[in-house]
Order: sequence, then C-alpha cells, then structure tokens
Amino acid sequence: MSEPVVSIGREGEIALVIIDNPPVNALSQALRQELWAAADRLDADPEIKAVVLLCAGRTFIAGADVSEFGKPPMEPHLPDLVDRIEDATKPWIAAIHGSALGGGFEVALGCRFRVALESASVGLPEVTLGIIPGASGTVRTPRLAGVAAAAELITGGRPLKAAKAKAAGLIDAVIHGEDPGEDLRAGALAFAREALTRPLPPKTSERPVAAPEPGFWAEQESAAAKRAKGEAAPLRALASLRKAAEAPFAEAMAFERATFLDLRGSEQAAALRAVFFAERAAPRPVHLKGVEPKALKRVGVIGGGTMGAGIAAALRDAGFSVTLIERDAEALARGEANLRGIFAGGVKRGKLTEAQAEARMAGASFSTDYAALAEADLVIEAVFEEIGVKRAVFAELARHCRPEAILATNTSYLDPRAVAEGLSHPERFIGLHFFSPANVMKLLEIVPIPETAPEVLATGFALARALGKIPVQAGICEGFIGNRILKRYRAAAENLVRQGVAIAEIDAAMRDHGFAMGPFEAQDLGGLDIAFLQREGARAAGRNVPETLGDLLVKAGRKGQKTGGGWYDYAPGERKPQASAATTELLAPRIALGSPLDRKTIAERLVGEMAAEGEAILAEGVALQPSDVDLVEIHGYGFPRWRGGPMFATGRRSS
Ligand code: 3H9
Repeated sequence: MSEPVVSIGREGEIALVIIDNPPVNALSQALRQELWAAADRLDADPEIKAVVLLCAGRTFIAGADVSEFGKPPMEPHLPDLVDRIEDATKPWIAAIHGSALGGGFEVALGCRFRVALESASVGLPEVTLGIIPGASGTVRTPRLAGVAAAAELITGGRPLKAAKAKAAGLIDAVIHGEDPGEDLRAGALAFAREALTRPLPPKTSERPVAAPEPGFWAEQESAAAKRAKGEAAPLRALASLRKAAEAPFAEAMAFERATFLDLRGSEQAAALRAVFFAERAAPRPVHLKGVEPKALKRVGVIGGGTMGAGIAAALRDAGFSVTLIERDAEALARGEANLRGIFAGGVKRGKLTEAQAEARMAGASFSTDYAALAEADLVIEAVFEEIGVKRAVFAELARHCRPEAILATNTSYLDPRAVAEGLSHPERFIGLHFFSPANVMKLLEIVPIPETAPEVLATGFALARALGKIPVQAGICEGFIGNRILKRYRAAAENLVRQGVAIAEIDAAMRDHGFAMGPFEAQDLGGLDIAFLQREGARAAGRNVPETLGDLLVKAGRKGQKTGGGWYDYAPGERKPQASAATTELLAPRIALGSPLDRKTIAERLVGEMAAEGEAILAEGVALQPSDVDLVEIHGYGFPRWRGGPMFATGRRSS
C-alpha cells in the first residue's frame, strides 16, 4: 500500500484537510479518491462545522496529473469530485499558497470560499497543454468573475496573482504573511470562524452568469481565431465558455467534458504534453546527476553591444551583480546606454517600476579595465565574432580572473575549442550561446569543450535555471544545434524558390503552419549580411560553400529591411514586405519554371528538412536526445509549440 496523500486534522469545530502529494500535489487518482473519502467522512461528523483545505509542500494543487493524460480516465472523475466538495454539507474553504492551477483551481471553485497568500496565484493554464479545463473551469469561473475576465484567464492560460484574483471575484480574501503552515493556516481558520457567523453565500454552480455586452462573443471569437493560427484549444475553450453563459449548468458541464475528452486525445495535446515534460527535464540532465555546480554571484560580461547588454540585463533580472567591460570609454558609454535602454523598455511596457529599473542599473558596474573582474565567479564574452578578437579577450581574462573563475564564450558559429586555444585551465571554459534579445529569449545552448570540467558544465545548467532559461547541451559543429538546422531550413526554402515556388508563398505557408514569420521575411528582419559574411569567411578559408540566392541579394546591396529591401521591398519606415520586382529580376536566371506547391506541402517539406538535420545532429552526438532538438526549435526559432517541434511533428519522438 502506498502512503496516504490526505490527512485530516481538527481545530475545534473546523476540520483541516491536508493534501501531501509531492512534488506539486497533482490530482492523481489516489488523491481524488482520498479527497472524496474525506468529504464523506466530514459530512458524517456532526461536530465539524467547516472544512479548511490546505496543501503541504511548495504549492496548492497544481492541477490534474498530466502523466495520467495518456491513459483512460479513472474514477472518481475530477468534475464529480468538484461537485462532491460543493455539495458537502459543511462549507469548504480552499487555503491557497504557491499556485492553484487547472484542476487545482477547479477544486477551489467547488469550495464555498477561497483564501490565498499574497504570493499565491490562481489560473487555468489548460490551453497551454492543448486542452480546456475539464472539471468546470469554463462553467464555474464566469459565475464568479463574469465572462470577460473568465475569457482572459481561460483562453490566455496565464495565472493571476492573489490581489488581482480577489479584484476579479475569484477569491474571497488575501491572507498576509508568507508561511503556508502558519500564516495561511491561521488566516484560513480565522476566515472560517468568521464565515460561520454569517449566512452562507450560494454555491458557485447556483450563481447566474451575467450576460456580456452585445457583440462580445463575435469580438472574442474573431480575436481568438486570429491569435490561434491553427491551435485548437483556445477557440474550443471560448466555445465552452459561451455555452456556460447561454445554457443551464448541467448542459454546459456536459459540453465542457466532451470538449475536454476530445482534446485530451488530440495530436496537439500530445505535442504540448511532450514539450511540457521536456521543458521540465531540460534544466536537470540525467548525466549531471550528483555533480555540484559552482556558486555564482558576481558575473562579468565582455562587450556591451546588443548581445552583451541583453546578457547583462538577463543577469541583473536574476539578481546577479554584473560588471560590464568594454574596450574604451566611448564603447563603454554605449554599452551602459544599451543596458539602461533595456530596463527603460521594461518600464515602458509596465514590466518594471522606475525604482526597479534604477535598482537593476545600480547592481551593474562598468569598466574598461579587466582588473575589475578579479573577483568574478563567471565571465561571459560577447564580443565581435572574430577569432582573433575573442582570443585576445580570453588572454586578458586569463591574466586578471581567478584561476577557478568560469570563462564562457557566447559564440554562434566559431569553434569554442579554437576560442579557448592557449587558455590556462581550459577545464573552466565553456560555450554559452544566448539568443537575441538575450533577456527575453528562453533558449540557452550550452557547449562544453573536451576539457570542460563536469562541475563547470553543471554550472552552465544552474545558470540557466537561475535565469529562467531552457538549457540544451550541444556538441561542437558549425552552428551547434539551432543555427545548423536554420541553415538547412533556409537552404531548403531557397531550393523551393529555385524550383519556381514564390517567395511570398513559402513565407505564407510557414505562417499558416504556426510560425510567427516565414524564412525570407525573417531574414529581411535580421539582415542577410551576417550569414553572408560568415559564408564569405568560410570561402576565404578555402572551404567549398556553394553560392546562395541570399549571396546574390547581398552583393546587389539588398541586405534586408535595414537597406530598404532584401527578399522583399519595404516602403521607407515600414516593415510590411512587398513583392520585389528587383529581387525577381536578380534571381530570374537561377529560377526554373516549376509547378506551384500547396502551402501544406511546402510546410511539411521544410519541417521535414529540419527534422532530417535534427536526425543527423543526433547521429553525430551533437544533440543528446530528440527532445533537445525540439526545445531548441521552439524556444530559439519560433517553431509552433503546439506542433511539438520538428522531431515530434515528424514522428521521430512520441514523448
Ligand atoms: C488540468 O488540470 C486539467 C483539468 O482542468 C481537468 C481534469 C479533468 N502533473 O515545474 P516544476 C511535475 S491540466 C504531473 O519544475 P516549479 C513536473 O513534471 C494541468 N506532474 O516546479 C516536475 O517533475 P520532476 C494544469 C507535474 O516549482 C515537478 O512536478 N496544470 C504537474 O518550478 C516540478 O515541476 C498545469 O499546467 C502536473 N500537473 O513550478 C500546471 N505539474 O521533478 C503545471 C508539475 O519529476 N505545472 N509536475 O521533473 C506548473 O506550472 C509548475 O509545475 C508549478 C511549479 C508552477 C506548479
């Protein structure tokens, strides 16, 4: 017999139902069954007048147990359990700390009251797993918060902090303090005692749904359809919510359940589940189990350009003290301004207060003297992609840093072994490939060289965890995992152009497939010259790099948006791509008169190429597992998450 996951305590006439089902109190079948038994037992106990539902560990119930989703549903079903709690003869009070998510929040919705610590959040993230709430989330939420707030919570999937949840009517009280075992427990008990002195409010299911403004549904549906780009769950969630607003409770529940079960077995849900588990496994790779990372506090960044400043911002956001080094006073001032600009942007978008932005800047220092790095635990080099420049930086670092300080290069294309050549203590060297903007993009490719010590590699992963990034280990090859696949993808897209497929049709096909942009408009945005220069460098070094169509454009001065044209033309000050007669003329000699391909075939072909390159990368050991390739594409290159990544989408991995 496994350990029980529910225990019952007492404080006078109030029962405490305590869930302890690590790591996140997910609603496994055992937990559902024990909660049901607790409801029966407490209903039968005449001395009990109210029930406080608390969770042990780091969080309230974080949802249904996602690992059960691939299997047939088992009784008791969650919607029935939520009804059972709502129908209890004594009022239940959910006492929330950490996160009440998905089924966890639905259990709380079945309770007569909800109280939460200030730091807690509540939400219905089911759409991020390709499903909709399946235990009354779409039906009970609008009864408490109205349809507009419910639509935002359910179709967006983003949780709300306690204060906002209270303002929306989703919880009844915010409890001050931090400790769930003390403050929350005491606050919830006091709330329960007080509640017992007043008449009880109606059950959530018995409340009406207020009718929205005319035109509300049409507006929501068209906005959701626009955002969805083929993703099914948000639109289905909205349909379920509409049903809740327009049909009786039981009918709406049946509709929600049928939708939930339908989506639960869908390909999109399987893809999103696979991504969910891959993301959670990535920061703690099995091969580094038991390897202690080094402590990190002070970090140096060399170079204050877009990349260096972005890395410095990410480090400051995570609370590291940062020293930014530039080669001269002028470049240093630019670097400082770049960093300040990033935080000012955060203030503008409402992500940071002025005071927080100031504090971020106050924790950064700026110098042209490498001696300022004498105490650094880690230094990340983010200077120009030129081997000589980088080596000179590491020679300085070797002179000024402690011998045990970790030294990292943020190269995208250079061989990290060549960057480290001549370095004393190469065991402390590692490649850390950030993606621009480095304070926003989630992906971090971690590239050890043969000499890199295991604890240095483990520190790379620990850094990613501290920065809230998804780390993926990559072996050494040109472009590592991501840029190598990108190169093949672009070459394949160019091949389609050579075969006579229209540039705009290829971009549209990839957008239809769920990418934010197609390969050509993305190149125009980023600039065609960087990849061109890199190819030219390889040619100058005697390597056989065939001419690309992009080369022809750059040679004709068409480097993308920044020169007013690349694959497309751009009106001055505009970003909207227009078909370009100049490009057509330039490329005409290389283009065959082919038959057009439909968009689905185009997208499948290009994704197939990505997956084939992924397979080659795996065979060479550059990527350690198929899910790593998928995480790189999703978090670094805009691959639609709900398709699971190129390896998942082409059946090369199932979970
Ligand atoms: C749902 O509820 C459907 C219902 O509407 C209808 C049903 C009928 N299940 O993220 P962490 C594991 S859908 C199983 O690193 P944190 C996770 O794999 C669900 N396992 O922790 C990891 O395992 P390991 C809606 C889960 O502190 C460990 O817990 N709910 C689940 O950074 C720690 O995870 C969600 O989508 C789960 N539901 O963050 C919530 N959740 O240690 C998803 C986590 O072996 N979860 N695990 O690698 C989260 O957002 C975060 O885990 C949370 C904690 C914020 C709770």
